Order: sequence, then structure tokens, then C-alpha cells
Amino acid sequence: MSIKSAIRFAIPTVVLSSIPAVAMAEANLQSDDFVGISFWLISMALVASTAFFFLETQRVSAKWKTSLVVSGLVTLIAAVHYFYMRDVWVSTGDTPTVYRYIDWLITVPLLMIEFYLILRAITAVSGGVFWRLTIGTLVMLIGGYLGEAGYINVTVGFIVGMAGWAYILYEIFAGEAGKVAAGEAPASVQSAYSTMRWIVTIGWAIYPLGYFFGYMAGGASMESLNIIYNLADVLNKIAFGVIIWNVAVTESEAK
Ligand SMILES: *C/C=C(C)/C=C/C=C(C)/C=C/C1=C(C)CCCC1(C)C
Repeated sequence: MSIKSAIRFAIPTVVLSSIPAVAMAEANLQSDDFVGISFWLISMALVASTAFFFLETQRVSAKWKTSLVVSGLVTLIAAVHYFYMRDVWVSTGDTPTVYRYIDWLITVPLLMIEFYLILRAITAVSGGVFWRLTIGTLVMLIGGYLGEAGYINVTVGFIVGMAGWAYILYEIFAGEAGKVAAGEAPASVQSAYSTMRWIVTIGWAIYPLGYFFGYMAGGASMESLNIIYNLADVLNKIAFGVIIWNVAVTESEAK
């Protein structure tokens, strides 16, 4: 094994093996705490996905490596937050809103960068795509946080958040990013791009639905809100990464 590839193995291994040290639960997980169990299961799936995405960077050609690294960073950052969220839930029964939003604040912009990166791997795209997606993300998350944490009226927070999300959807469907993907991308990239876009539409819709039923319609308990957010993360972080991994491998092997 060359020094370079030894380093490539060593970094993810060290990072991953340090996670359990920061994640000691204070109370024990109860056998009927299904929200706590879902936090646990998804933490493990996120750790495994991180190792997978990082190691697979060795297999794809140079211009696809960044996309896979970003997928691995998303699942790594989420894994660490899941350990903390699980602890809050298991020991207090409270909804871990702050950790949830700090995670989103870092991982959602990274997911948005993926659109920019897969287009940039195949053609020239302006940095404006990146900035518009980032601004949409910030408006969406800040609105949602202020509403969930009680700083502003929940309905106002919801409306501001929806406006940010609508702006993101506009950019990836009809804006510059959408046009570049439709006009210049090879078939495998177009199909990955369109699947990613549907994830941002359908998969992401789960969060505002959770917010709506959890805080506004009064129909959902905090148990269901957390289960809903957790399952949505499996789709939007892990499955999203797998789609990128698939296009990266396909495009690398095509050459
Ligand atoms: C990995 C985490 C992801 C992909 C989180 C995504 C979160 C959203 C799409 C949240 C959206 C919201 C709205 C559209 C309205 C206001 C409330 C939010 C923040 C839940």
C-alpha cells in the first residue's frame, strides 16, 4: 500500500473511531423507546455510509472525488449530531431542535453544493448557482428555526421557510442549474440530476409536513415529528449520496 492510499484509509478510520467517545449516552435506551431506537439505527447507518463514501473515492476518477467526499461529509456530520440528538431524546424525552437545526445548517448547504459539483464535473457553471442555492437554504432554515424554537410565530416561520424552499426548487428546475443540466449534461448525469431534484421536491417535503402537523395543525406528537424527520434523513442524506456515488462510478468507468 502506498503512503498516499494509507493516508486515505487512515483519515476516515481515525475520524470514525473517535465518534463513540463523544457519544456516551447518560440514560439507557429503553426497549419501547422507538424514537430513541430510530436515532440509534440511523446513527449507525450514517457511520457506515460515511466509511463507504470516503473509501469509494479511491475508485472514481479525479473530477468525481469531491462529490463523494461531500456525500461522506454530510453523513459524517449527521452521524455526530445523531449521537447527541439520541442522548437528548433518551435522557430527557425532549425534541432536540437545536442539534437538529445545527445539523441542517451545515448539511443542507453541502447537499446543495452537490448540484453545483455534479454540473461542474461535466461543464462550466457560474458561481451564481452556488450562491443562489445557499441563500435559499439559509432563508428556509432560519425561518424554520425561529418558528420551531418559539422566537417568532410558528406560521410566519413556516411561510418564510416555504419561500426559501420554493426559491431552491425554482433554481434547480427552471433556473440556470436546471438549464445547464437539461442542455449540456450526458445521459447519466441528467438522470442523476433529475433524481436528486425529485428528492429535493418529494423527500424534502416531508420536513415541512412534519413541521405543519407537529406545530400548526396540532395533529402530530413530538414522537411522530422526530420519527418523520429521522426517516426523511435516511432518504435525503444516505440515498441522495448513493445516487451521486452511482453516477460517479458510471461516469468514471465510461472513460
Ligand atoms: C439532511 C437534512 C435535510 C435535507 C433537511 C431539510 C430540511 C428542510 C427541507 C426543511 C424545510 C422547512 C420548510 C420548507 C418550511 C419551514 C420549516 C422547515 C425548516 C422544516
